[in-house]
Amino acid sequence: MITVHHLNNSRSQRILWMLEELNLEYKIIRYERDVKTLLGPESLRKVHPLGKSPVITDNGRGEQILIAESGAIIEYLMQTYGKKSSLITPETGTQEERDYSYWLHFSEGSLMSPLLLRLIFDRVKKARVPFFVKPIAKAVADKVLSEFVNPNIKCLLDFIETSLEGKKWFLGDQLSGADIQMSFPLETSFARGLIDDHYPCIQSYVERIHQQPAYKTALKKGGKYDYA
Ligand SMILES: N[C@@H](CCC(=O)N[C@@H](CS)C(=O)NCC(=O)O)C(=O)O
Repeated sequence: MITVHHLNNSRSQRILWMLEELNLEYKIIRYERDVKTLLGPESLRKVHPLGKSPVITDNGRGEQILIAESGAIIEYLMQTYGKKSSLITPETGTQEERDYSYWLHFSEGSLMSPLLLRLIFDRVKKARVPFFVKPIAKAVADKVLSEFVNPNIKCLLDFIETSLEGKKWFLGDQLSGADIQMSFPLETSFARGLIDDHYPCIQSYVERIHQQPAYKTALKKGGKYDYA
């Protein structure tokens, strides 16, 4: 049986989607973010030292396997259970496999960092600090955002938009684990108003994700998720 250590409003929602696409049975253990800090609870550290979600365990093959990192989880699920599914299993050594690997890594490796920086510096601007610090904190945050973070995000989104032109999914007509991995940063970007009318391909891509029956089932099972 596969168990998902699932934090509300988080990247682990996409693992539930993946499991639904693969038609697998699984159990969800739920964790709630702290309302103020948004951090996960201490109990997640008992699952994995970093205390992050998602983490899965799988004892389906006789031994207890634990996997953290959503990209690694998606790769594991695909390799172990994906062959007969409707998701693409790219042939080794093909361009399709290189594209699959690229988008699988791009999601956390390139796209999430500036999105996270944006979130952090937006919070710095709103932070409760002594009144004489506030204008300085705001000025520093605005400078980092305008000179580094926002241009980076624009460049990444422009690139994604071009890459999705004329395509249903990142690899073409068929859904893959790479799409599932890309869903979280694109959904959160959408929800935060970053995907405006300059990005029609990303807009319809995110809408398409939300129409997937397996996605909808995962959403029902996962509980509160603000990005769908
Ligand atoms: N690169 C990791 C990131 C994991 C991660 O940061 N998860 C967030 C949820 S979206 C988390 O657990 N946050 C709670 C915390 O940091 O306390 C992955 O993709 O699995």
